[in-house]
Amino acid sequence: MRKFAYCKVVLATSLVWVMLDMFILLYFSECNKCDDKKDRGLPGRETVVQRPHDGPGEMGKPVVIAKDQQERMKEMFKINQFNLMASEMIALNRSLPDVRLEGCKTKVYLDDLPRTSVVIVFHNEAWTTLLRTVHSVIDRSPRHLLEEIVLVDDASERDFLKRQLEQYVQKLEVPVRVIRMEQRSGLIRARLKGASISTGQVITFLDAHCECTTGWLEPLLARIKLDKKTVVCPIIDVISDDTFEYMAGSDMTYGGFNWKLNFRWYPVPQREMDRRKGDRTLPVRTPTMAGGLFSIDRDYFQEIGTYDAGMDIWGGENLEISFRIWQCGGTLEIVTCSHVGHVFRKATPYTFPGGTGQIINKNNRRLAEVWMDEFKNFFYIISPGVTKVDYGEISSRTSLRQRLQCKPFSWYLENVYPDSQIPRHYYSLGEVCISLYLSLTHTCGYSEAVKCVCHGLSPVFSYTANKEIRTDDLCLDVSKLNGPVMMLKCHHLKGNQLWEFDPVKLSLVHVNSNQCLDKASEDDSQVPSVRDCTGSRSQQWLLRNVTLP
Ligand code: UD2
Ligand code: MN
Repeated sequence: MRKFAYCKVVLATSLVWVMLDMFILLYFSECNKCDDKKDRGLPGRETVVQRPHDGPGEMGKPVVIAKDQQERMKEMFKINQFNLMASEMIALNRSLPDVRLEGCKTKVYLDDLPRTSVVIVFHNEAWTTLLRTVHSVIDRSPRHLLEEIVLVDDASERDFLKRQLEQYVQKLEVPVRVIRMEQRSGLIRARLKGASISTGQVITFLDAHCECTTGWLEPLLARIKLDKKTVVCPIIDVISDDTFEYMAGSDMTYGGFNWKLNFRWYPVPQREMDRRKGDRTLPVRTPTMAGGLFSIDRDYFQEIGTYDAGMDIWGGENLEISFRIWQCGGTLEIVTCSHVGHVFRKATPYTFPGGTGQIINKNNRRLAEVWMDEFKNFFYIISPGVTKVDYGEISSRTSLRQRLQCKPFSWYLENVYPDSQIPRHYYSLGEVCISLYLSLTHTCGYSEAVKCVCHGLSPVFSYTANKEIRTDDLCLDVSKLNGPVMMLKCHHLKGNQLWEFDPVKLSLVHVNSNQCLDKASEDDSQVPSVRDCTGSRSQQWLLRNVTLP
């Protein structure tokens, strides 16, 4: 009898639980559809409870939007320049695949790694992407390694990022602090503020639309424990801005930059594979970082001069800290066992007070003036007008460079980034590097000549010590006898991109074919080609500022 009563209680309790579960499920799936009552980007759920295993976006799968929702989806896309509707359908604690190399999954790390504060700056971020970043940090970091999360609001104008955010994060099991910039300051000064109030021995910066995966933190902290002058980045996986699909990033690319000082991914060169004896689970030494996701020892961050607080809003700070780390005695790595996803966008969603170009040029000029020595000319020559931009006072940064006795940029190119798009050694860099040698009888006017030679591409070339004729990451290339010249990705293998300049004959000999660069082409198009060398006027070239050894 007693036993029977007991059973009834158990039965009733489980029934209540099942009903509660069903209610939660129903409530939330309902709520995904009824987003009208939400301020855009608002929470779909108050706290994270149950997550259906086959819910939208689980295991990093792409979200499919129903046909009749697509108009609305497009409207919502404009708010953050990513698919906000998809993001709102995905649980704030969605599951992700373990994308690590097999060799990473079995690595064991010390227990007494330094603790980290995670600093996330944001301006008008969507609720779901911001909170998904926070939840992924909490869920996938060993609790004893996570000191706190610091959210720095860079003067957002959205209501839900005010009190509602503060209340939400109070309920989380890790201390999360929200601090506010008094006025729009840009990500650089916002990060400085976040770093200054944080307390962990390590500072980890993340963008506000990231997702950390299993085991992301330990390998980063382990490198810093080994050497506090090592600054580390995870592999940045791609979260699709269209579908929020999670796609593993490659461990075979690393950070570089081009003449315009844009950060770019390039293949990890053979020398770096050799240095690691082919073990892809070992960290890659990278010339630059993308900027948003990295960990650094707090004292070392101070020691090397944090960030250039004279930089505004966005841009330039990633190359600045990269050059500074390397030139001033540190090491910058991509830790291939650590994966963090990031929503890469095609356009920026926010305003740049003063104009996008103006701000980025200013930041880049500060970077070039302080760190790049004479190599800044590659930037200036390819970005006309940039030298007119006012870049403010830089004396505190140049004296920092002196105080730390940082090495010259040529050292960086030689030792850290020999495969750089900026050649360490070059014979010529000119406004118009190859211009036709014009005789009085020549019909082709100066500007016309430039056009014919450059084939509509940038008229700025450098003739490098490797005997490439290049503009940025493109090299003058010919692939067949009498063929036209093309601008192709430089491959550093000489081959069809090897040119010998003869300063007496003024000829440019394409070594592979033993033919000469000729203004004329077979089909009378404006594209120059290679022809048998005749010494004719149409094969005489002038290199600007040429200094041959
Ligand atoms: C990349 C970096 C980014 C930064 C930038 C260059 C990655 C994945 N991202 O661009 O971290 O280094 O290059 O500067 O490497 N934000 C503010 N205030 C502003 C503008 C932006 O707080 O005035 C926040 C923004 O909400 C975001 C972060 O700064 O959390 C980075 O901005 P982004 O996502 O627009 O930059 P992204 O990823 O295009
Ligand atoms: Mn970002």
